[in-house]
Amino acid sequence: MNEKNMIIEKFEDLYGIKPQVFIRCPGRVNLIGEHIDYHGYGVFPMAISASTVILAAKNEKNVLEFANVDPKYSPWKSELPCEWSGSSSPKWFDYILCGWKGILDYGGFEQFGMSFLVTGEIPPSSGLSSSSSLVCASALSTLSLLVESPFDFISKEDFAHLCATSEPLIGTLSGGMDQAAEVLAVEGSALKIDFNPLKSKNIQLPDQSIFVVAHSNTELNKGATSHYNERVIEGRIVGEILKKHLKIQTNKMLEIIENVLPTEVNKEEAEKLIGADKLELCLNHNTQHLASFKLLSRARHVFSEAKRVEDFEIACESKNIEEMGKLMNESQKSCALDYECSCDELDDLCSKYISNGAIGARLTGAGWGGCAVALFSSTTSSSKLDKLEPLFVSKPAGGIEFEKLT
Ligand code: ADP
Ligand code: NG1
Ligand code: MG
Repeated sequence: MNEKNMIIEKFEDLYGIKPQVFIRCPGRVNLIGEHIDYHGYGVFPMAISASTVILAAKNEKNVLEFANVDPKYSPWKSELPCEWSGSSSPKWFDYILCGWKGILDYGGFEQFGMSFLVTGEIPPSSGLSSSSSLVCASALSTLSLLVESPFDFISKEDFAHLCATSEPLIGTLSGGMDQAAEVLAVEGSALKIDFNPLKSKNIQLPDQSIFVVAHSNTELNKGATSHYNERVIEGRIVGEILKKHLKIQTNKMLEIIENVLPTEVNKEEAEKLIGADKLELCLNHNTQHLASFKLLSRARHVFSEAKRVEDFEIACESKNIEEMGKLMNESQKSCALDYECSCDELDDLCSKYISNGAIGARLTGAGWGGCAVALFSSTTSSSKLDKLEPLFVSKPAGGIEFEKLT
């Protein structure tokens, strides 16, 4: 029996009804452009073949019920109406509720009984965006139970945006890279994604390149700690200070910030700089406690990384893999030193790949653990790559897909 039939059988055993839809949503690896999507700067990810699958059906029991093939995620159930409106210490089912609520609110739909069975092969908390994969899969599962043709009802861009604005209900002040990559990807191409408005451009990776993803053997659940949100807040304070310099090009910004931004400020200094009311607005539930903010180094990362994404796109289009690798290495250095979102294990993993022939290597996703992505020349032998024990060699996968089963 193939994998799909096995999970269909599991669904029927569990709920005593037939699943109506089968949804698959990929994860993504970000090649470059880290921690800049939430400031509106372009990023360069690709979807990966590892994915999250949801089987879903309407039920007559008037309940929401979610189960997972992996026993470490306990089943969850709620009578309707379900009053859920977010979570500040997310459990696995909260990511599903983000997608569910996003769709109901968008379409003005009434709640209805639904049964979901989830299975996934994206290593969680590892920077390959298992969280958004689950959110997007849940949103499409809900929508496919409501309308005949989901992507006639809502464009893929609007759907990706809807998922991006729903995931923060679990408490991360995230940007829209992951949902866009996982929804808009086209098999065979990486994506250059721009925001406000959301736009994605399919980009062929040079034939001479191989991208390899490896795990650092550490993890961080971004919704469970304040690491991620702290960086977002520091960036928002920078944004308030820089407002008067708006419309200046990224490379000019790099000069300006050295003159106008303090290295670090305490709470009172931040209040003086941007106003107590603005600071209050910037902070959220898990950043209220912060006593100081690093500004200059965080801004230097954001503006230099935004420039590297532009340069990476040009290098990629001119098939200059040496330049692509150089930019990835600069990105890793900036993430480690200026943004402080790497960790010893990721630094060591990148160094190991570089000393074994990678042209470039960097953390991918939010960091503080999880995965790195390394660029090799296609002349590298597979036995050499195998010795480095990567998780997988990454080929650009397609985006989210659904199939009606009944
Ligand atoms: P990342 O998005 O980098 O993988 P996050 O910390 O943002 O990491 O999200 C990881 C969380 O997403 C997990 O702790 C879990 O709650 C949820 N999750 C991801 N994939 C699954 C899955 N297949 N089944 C259940 N929960 C999942
Ligand atoms: P991961 O590490 O996969 O959860 C997060 C954010 C992205 C982006 C990257 C850093 C979410 C949903 N995803 O990804 O928006 O900011 O970190 O570049 O929070
Ligand atoms: Mg995530």
